[in-house]
Amino acid sequence: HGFLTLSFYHPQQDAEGRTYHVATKSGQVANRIITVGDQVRARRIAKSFDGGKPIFEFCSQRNFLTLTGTFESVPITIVSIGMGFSLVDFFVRECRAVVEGEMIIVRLGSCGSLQPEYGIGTVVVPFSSFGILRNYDYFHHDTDEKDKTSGAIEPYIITKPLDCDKEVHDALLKALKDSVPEAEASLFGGKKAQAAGNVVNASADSFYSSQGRQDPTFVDENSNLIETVRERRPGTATLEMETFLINHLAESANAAAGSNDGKKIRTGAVQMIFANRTTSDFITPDECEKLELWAGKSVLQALASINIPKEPPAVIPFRL
Ligand code: R1P
Ligand code: URA
Repeated sequence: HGFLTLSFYHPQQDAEGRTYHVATKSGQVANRIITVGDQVRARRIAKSFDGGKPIFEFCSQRNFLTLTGTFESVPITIVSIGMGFSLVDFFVRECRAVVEGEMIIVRLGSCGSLQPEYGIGTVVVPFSSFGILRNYDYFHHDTDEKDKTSGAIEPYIITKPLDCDKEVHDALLKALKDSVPEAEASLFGGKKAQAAGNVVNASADSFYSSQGRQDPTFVDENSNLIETVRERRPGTATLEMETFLINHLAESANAAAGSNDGKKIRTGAVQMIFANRTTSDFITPDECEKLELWAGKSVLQALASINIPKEPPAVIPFRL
């Protein structure tokens, strides 16, 4: 691909400035970004762009889909990245490398709910997120059984929480509450959808083991995990797989930026409940579409309402 090999201090970029995996370059990605897990959701949200479609789109060989358009004339990019921490790392670092000025990144994802009052049909806005990470050494064949039984080593690491940006949180919650869809007999048991804010989220590094799902095919030592999470982080409402790492990388970028606001990243998240972990209910395809269209447009609305101080002029039209 003709990639430069000497940029050891910066994500790999080709001679034209395209990053190695997301494969976008300066002028193609806006300062305000919505990141989602799948391409169907990305395209649904893009229907709410001005003109009903993106101005720029590109799907990389690694399946990162970038759609850039405007909402109420404000440039916004939607990036579908897939799932999990490692894809978040590629996405945040490579987008940061091609955007000038402060960035706002909002994750719009699905999640499981640990709180009976948040069932399918609820969309939550977390204010903080912590990580639940599988502790590989605990499972290593050399690890002493005594250390396991004494608790000296634990099967899962529960990190400290990291907050989202308050202004972003509040704008997301307001936009959702202002546009709750009407109840329909065929959706959510005939009940109206609802939005809730100030929620605590946990991002796990597996959909399975570190979200407490039981699977006898593997030794996961997770039968008490949800109970432990509830004890150590009371009020935890949702489980998904990316928000914590986005907050962590934002904190890390902001620490590196020091007083240079143009390198800062602010974060937010909107999480649609697809799995009710109390009742084992799961969302239907029609319910999913309803939530994605509502939540997607609300995130666009919220992002367009937030001012970015000293925002560089938009590079429009976005072109390859
Ligand atoms: C797992 O099914 C995936 O769904 C959630 C989790 O965070 C994980 O990525 O988010 P998305 O629906 O955005 O992918
Ligand atoms: N996404 C997750 O990560 N977990 C769930 O239970 C549902 C969606």
